Amino acid sequence: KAEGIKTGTGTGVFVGTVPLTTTQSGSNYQLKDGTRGGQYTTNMNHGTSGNGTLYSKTSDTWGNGQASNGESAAVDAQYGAAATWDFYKNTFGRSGIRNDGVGAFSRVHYDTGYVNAFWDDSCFCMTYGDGSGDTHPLTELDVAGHEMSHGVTSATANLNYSGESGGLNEATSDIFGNAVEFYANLPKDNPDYLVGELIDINGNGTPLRYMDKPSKDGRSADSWYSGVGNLDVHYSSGVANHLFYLLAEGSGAKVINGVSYNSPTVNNITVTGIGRDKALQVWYKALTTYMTSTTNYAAARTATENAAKDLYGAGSPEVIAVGTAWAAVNVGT
Ligand code: ASN
Ligand code: ZN
Repeated sequence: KAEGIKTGTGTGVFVGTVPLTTTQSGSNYQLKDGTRGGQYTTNMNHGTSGNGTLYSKTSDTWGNGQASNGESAAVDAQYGAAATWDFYKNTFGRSGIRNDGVGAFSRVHYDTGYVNAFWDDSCFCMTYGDGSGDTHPLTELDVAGHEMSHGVTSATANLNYSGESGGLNEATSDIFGNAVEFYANLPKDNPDYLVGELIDINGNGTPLRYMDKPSKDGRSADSWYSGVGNLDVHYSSGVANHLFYLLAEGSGAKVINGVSYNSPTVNNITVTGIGRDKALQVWYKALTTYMTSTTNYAAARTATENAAKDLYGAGSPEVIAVGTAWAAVNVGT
């Protein structure tokens, strides 16, 4: 039979049962998506070098939802790449991570007991570990979106991965990673402003990060102070994660999709949110038009205000909300 685009079915550890766009090659089906830049997923089989082996077999049904079935994490990864592709395409008109129509590939089962996932520009690929005891793969959708968004940042503002620009780089990945989760809106992965809430990376049911009040993780910054850039980039990101939450949803208590949030502000400033969709457009335009490798928090405020002006007009309620939200995380101009 000729090679062709097919629709298979996968059951991932976190995504549940989903359709997957696959490729038929002879009598085999491959985890390769001919409709989204050729994105595919490979098995590292616990190795740490090379590009792994493309998932390929004679049936087009993948995984069973258990991490012990190695295909399940591959389903999450392949679906995560597809959802991230669709999010960028349908939200911003961006065609792939570099906006060149080329898909990234994903590698699963990297190393043994590896508790991380990462993007690598040099292979233009995503990599996922299986977590502690090889039982909690790092393949949740918001993490997939987070990591691939590092590729988008790298192809655009290219924010240096240290100091305040590093915090902005990390926050950009948390913002868009969670946006992918909202975009997919899967019944088994309730969209929220928490990062990695299903992975149980801490072993006590807590997420990796909280956007409404970043300090809930015990380390992240809720607001700017001189020296915030000395924190690890995954904690200095708190300032911008918090800014984004406030801009989208507003300050104070709120329940979204059954999850309770309570977002504090500096000086008890009241922020009225402009909604997720507009907040995303502001952040994306700022990232792709105004931010550079050395943008710090003060410059990020200017960048997002300029982006909001372009999108909604000078003096618009959206521009005013951007300024108020930054003031609420102690970032002036
Ligand atoms: N998972 C980590 C992250 O994307 C990997 C890293 O340290 N860059 O932030
Ligand atoms: Zn990151």
